[in-house]
This record gives sequence, structure tokens and C-alpha cells, in this order.
Amino acid sequence: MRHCPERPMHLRQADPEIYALIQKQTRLESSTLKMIPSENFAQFAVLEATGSILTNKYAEGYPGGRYYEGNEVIDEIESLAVARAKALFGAEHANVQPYSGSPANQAAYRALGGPGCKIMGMPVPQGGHLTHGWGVNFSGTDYVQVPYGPNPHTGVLDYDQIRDTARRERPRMIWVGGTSYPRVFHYDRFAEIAREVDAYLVADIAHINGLIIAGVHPDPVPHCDVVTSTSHKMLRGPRAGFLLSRIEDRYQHKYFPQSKLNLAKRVDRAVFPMLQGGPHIHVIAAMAVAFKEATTSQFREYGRQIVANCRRLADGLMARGYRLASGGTDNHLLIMDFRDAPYTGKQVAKALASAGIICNFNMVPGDPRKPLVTSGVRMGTPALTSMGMKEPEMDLIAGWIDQVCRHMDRLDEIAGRIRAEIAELCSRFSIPGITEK
Ligand code: DSN
Repeated sequence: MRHCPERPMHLRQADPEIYALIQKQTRLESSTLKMIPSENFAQFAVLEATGSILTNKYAEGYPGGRYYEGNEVIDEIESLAVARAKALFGAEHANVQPYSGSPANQAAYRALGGPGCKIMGMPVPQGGHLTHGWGVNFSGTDYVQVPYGPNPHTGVLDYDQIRDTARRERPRMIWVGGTSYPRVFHYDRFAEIAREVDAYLVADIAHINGLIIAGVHPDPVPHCDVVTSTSHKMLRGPRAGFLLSRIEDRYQHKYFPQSKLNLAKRVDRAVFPMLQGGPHIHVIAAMAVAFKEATTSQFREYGRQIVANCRRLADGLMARGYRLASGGTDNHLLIMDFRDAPYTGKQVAKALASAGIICNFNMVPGDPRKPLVTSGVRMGTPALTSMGMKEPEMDLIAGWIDQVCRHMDRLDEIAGRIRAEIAELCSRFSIPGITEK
């Protein structure tokens, strides 16, 4: 007789405490405005793949070359994810094993040069990421960072200044990308500069990959040696990272004359075995699901709407007298600039959260305050756009943000009402992975 396994025990019975906490977080996320620009709602199919039995399998190595048996199906899954990543971005090579964005960036560093190399990147306060050379991160301790950033007055990158710095410093790598730069990155101009000084160009597109797919931002792939990304922000995939690269290294003879490995192979070796062990196959499967969704016309429309929503929100705030870093936005995020205000970015972010508007305090270019205080608040539209919100909702939200900022001294009187209005608004929209139809 066939052995009949017991019905699986659902989380609700197996661990009521954790179940209750997840339900609590679900209620919070479905009744407040998720406006941290790096957050989103993964679709249900992504959550399902992430929670699948694929979590059980060890698969060190790559498809066709594993260190464990029983990986025939796993090879198919990873190969499909790789093929979808390459097709989606038009890349020659893809590696889908990085556990997240920072490990992906670490692998890019190791594929392009060992510790001690000089790199150019944007520091965190200027809109970059920790891994672009910030002092407390491996990229700042193991590599020599030469910073560049937006002009503190205009908030926009000055490409002539970047070229001058590159000519003077001759870095091995130039990193382009950020976490709080509200404008477009011109990869073609970065590429010109990089070629002039024989530097590798690396784009970190974690924040804006959906805008690139939608065609509303320039495509970095033709211009860059390596492109890194996460899959859980705009892509609405699982929490993970991936790398895209050229196959051949344009500077092989100069920087790696002894190596028999081309760039694609060096990227793969940097991920495994240099930096990681077993890949998270359940997450790779979920990433493949997200890549598939990103090929649809609905996804491209979503990418366009993210920017339209963010511009509308920016216009609504500026019309009410608020200052924004760089004077507006071209992408999914904006930074409210409170340098001249009597309250800090941290105080405003907390006040907004108390009213159901969840964003984060953030440095603005030229910020005189410390990173744990700041003069800025960063907010974005990807998650709201995933819910189906459009321009009319952005107008409402600009109004609520304004009410909070104008009444910082009597929040008790208004926060509850705004929170209730926001919960009512959210209840009218479908939330991917939560109330997804
Ligand atoms: N933590 C991410 C962000 O919020 O931008 C970057 O890794």
C-alpha cells in the first residue's frame, strides 16, 4: 500500500505566534502607504515559489557542473532563470545566484579586481549605496574609493567633473547607480569616460531595473562591463540579486594577462566558490517567475506609471512649497529637502509613519545633519503603482503629506484621521500577494 503522508501542518497550527505576527504585518502593509522606494509587493506566484520545497536542495556549482547529485531538475530551473534574465535585459551572460544586491556587488568587485583597486562611486549621502565605496562597508575598507556625486546646488550629476576626476585618478572601476538619486543616469556618457581611462563600467540598477525594462530610462547593458541588480524592488520578485555581464573582457590583456578565464567565467567564479556556497534554488525559481512577469506589456505599463506617479507626487509637493533634491524627479523616488526647516528628516519620517505614510529619512546632497538624523525624507511610488494607484491618488497623498508636515506640533489631532483615510483608500485597491485577484 502506498504510504500516505500526513497532511502538511500549516503555519497557523505549527506556530501560531509567528503566524499571528505575519498576519499583523499583512494588516499593516495593506492599510498604510508603502512608500519606501526600494520596497514593493511580490506577486503571489513569487511567494509560492519562494515557499516551495526547492528550499531543501543543495546545489553548489552551476547547471551541468554540480557538487551534489539529484540536481537535474534544479539545473533546468536555474538555466531557465538565466535564459530569462539574458533575454529580458539583452545581456550576453547572467548569474542568478547572488543572495542579494550587496553580495552581487561584492562579486562584481572580485570579478574586476582584487582588494586595493581604486574605484569611483557615489557615497551614500550623495545618493549612492553602501557597496559603492562607503567607508564602513567592505567596498570602502578593501577598495580605495574616489567619490563623485551630484552638484550640491543643483542636485544633478556633472559629467565634466566626473570626467576630470576619472582622468586624474584613473580608477579600475566606475560604479554608476544609487539609492537616492532622483534623476536619469546617462550610461553612454559614463561609458565614454570609463573607456578614456581604461576603467570597467559597472551599473547597479537595483532601484530602476523596471524603468529600464519599460524603456523609460536608458539601457545600461550595451555600455557596461557588468550590471548588478536585486530582484525584489521594482521587479516584484524574491529577495535576491543577479549579475549581467559581457562574455569577453575588454581589458583582459591589461588587467588579467595571466588569467585564462573570460569575464563571464570570472563573474561566476566570484559568486561561487569565492563568495557564496549553495545557491538558494527556491529563490532562483521565484526570480524566474518575476523575470517572466517583467516581459509583459502590463509590466512595461507599470514601469511608465511609476514615473508618472512620482512626477505627479513631486509636482503636488512642490506646488505646496516643498523643496525637493534636484528640483524634482525623473524616476520612482523623490527626496524632500528639509535643510531649511526646524525639524529633521528623521522627525518628519516618524510623523508621516504615524499617519500611515511609510517612507524613510535620508541624507540630501550637502546635508549638514548626521546620517542618523538627516535633513531629507525619501519616498517613492513602485509599491503604490503595483496596487494600481494613479495620478488622482498621488494628489491625495501629496495633500496628506502636506497636512502632516504643516502640523508637526499637533500630530495627535490629525494622524489618526489621516491614517483612517489612507486605510480606506488602500481597501479600494488590490495588493499583489495579499489581496491579489
Ligand atoms: N536598502 C536599499 C534601499 O533602501 O535603497 C538599498 O540596498
